[in-house]
Amino acid sequence: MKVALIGPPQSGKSTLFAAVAEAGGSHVDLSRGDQPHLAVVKVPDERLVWLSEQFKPKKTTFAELQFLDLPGFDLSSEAGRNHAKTHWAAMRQSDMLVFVVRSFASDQVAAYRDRVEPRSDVDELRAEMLFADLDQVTNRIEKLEASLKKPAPPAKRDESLREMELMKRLQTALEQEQPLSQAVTSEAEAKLLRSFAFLSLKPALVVLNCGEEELGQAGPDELQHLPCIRLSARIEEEIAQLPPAERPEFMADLGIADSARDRLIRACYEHLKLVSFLTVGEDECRAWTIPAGTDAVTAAHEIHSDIARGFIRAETVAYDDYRAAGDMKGAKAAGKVRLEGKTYLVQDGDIINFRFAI
Ligand SMILES: Nc1nc2c(ncn2[C@@H]2O[C@H](COP(=O)(O)OP(=O)(O)O)[C@@H](O)[C@H]2O)c(=O)[nH]1
Ligand SMILES: [Mg+2]
Repeated sequence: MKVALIGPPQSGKSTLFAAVAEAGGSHVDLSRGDQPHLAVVKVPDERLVWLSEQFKPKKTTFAELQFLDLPGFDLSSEAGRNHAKTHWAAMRQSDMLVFVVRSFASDQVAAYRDRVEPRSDVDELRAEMLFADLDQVTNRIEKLEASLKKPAPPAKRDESLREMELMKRLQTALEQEQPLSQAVTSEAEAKLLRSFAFLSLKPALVVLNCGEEELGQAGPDELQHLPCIRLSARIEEEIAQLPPAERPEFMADLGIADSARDRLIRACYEHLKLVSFLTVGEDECRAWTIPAGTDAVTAAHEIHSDIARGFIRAETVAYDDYRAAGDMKGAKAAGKVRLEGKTYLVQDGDIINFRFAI
């Protein structure tokens, strides 16, 4: 799963990207500011940390997300617009978009369009995305119209007519400046539209890159109907560069309760509708990523196809119950360990031991 950081030039995308990537131990080279950068990031998970302390396994494996840092989009000129478009394929191939917009004041950093207006920055980018989607929808409608004029088997014709109806509805929504995420209502429709990779259909959130002095103040949880996280990219980057042991003191000095980096990664994970189930043991403690609503046998397949094929039962305990009981023995004694079948819908934080035979 890939998350793209997008926004106007100089909004703090690369600074945030470095903070997100470096805290996990990756080294990032940002020397080519006009190039996209990609990093694999561990999804912070306190449950896995605690379980690892109990089991002391040889290996602890966190869930992962990919982050993509794209060059800034300067939409104020024709040349800038055209340049931005060269990066749109990368956006389409991403699963989620994070709008990074500037809210910090600085004499040193030139402000995009000579203004610090995060709301307008989000609006401008959003409008451009709606345009791109509208283009695609209009093209598709023209193609469908052409194909409907030709003879075709009735089933094929019905399918085209249904798609036409849907595309017309999307067209109306986009013309009214409504993102497709609001216009597409069912999972079936979303599936049908997947191959178009519409930009305004992707999960999105806003990062408001604040000045240090703003951090203590209350801010909006939403910006232009998108969930909003406030942070200072620069401070997150400073935190990331410290050895982990020194981070809490530095953060306490600044009055920051938790790392915004962790909050951001977890928020992305949640907006992608991903959940983790956990496996434990002396060899490895691990968080496995599955889409919310995955059944037990599909989750088993995530580990190994043999486990899915020979599935007998999923021995399952919720993390909170396990933690309250202290260990597996305690959890069993408290009646918290369940034997679930293939169709059980795995919950976030389930600790699972799959029983299987092949
Ligand atoms: N004062 C301040 N400057 C920042 C902050 N975040 C980024 N900058 C500066 O803004 C400039 C552009 O940042 P960069 O991350 O390269 O922006 P990008 O173009 O969006 O990738 C750099 O000089 C950063 O040091 C911040 O939170 N506060
Ligand atoms: Mg950059």
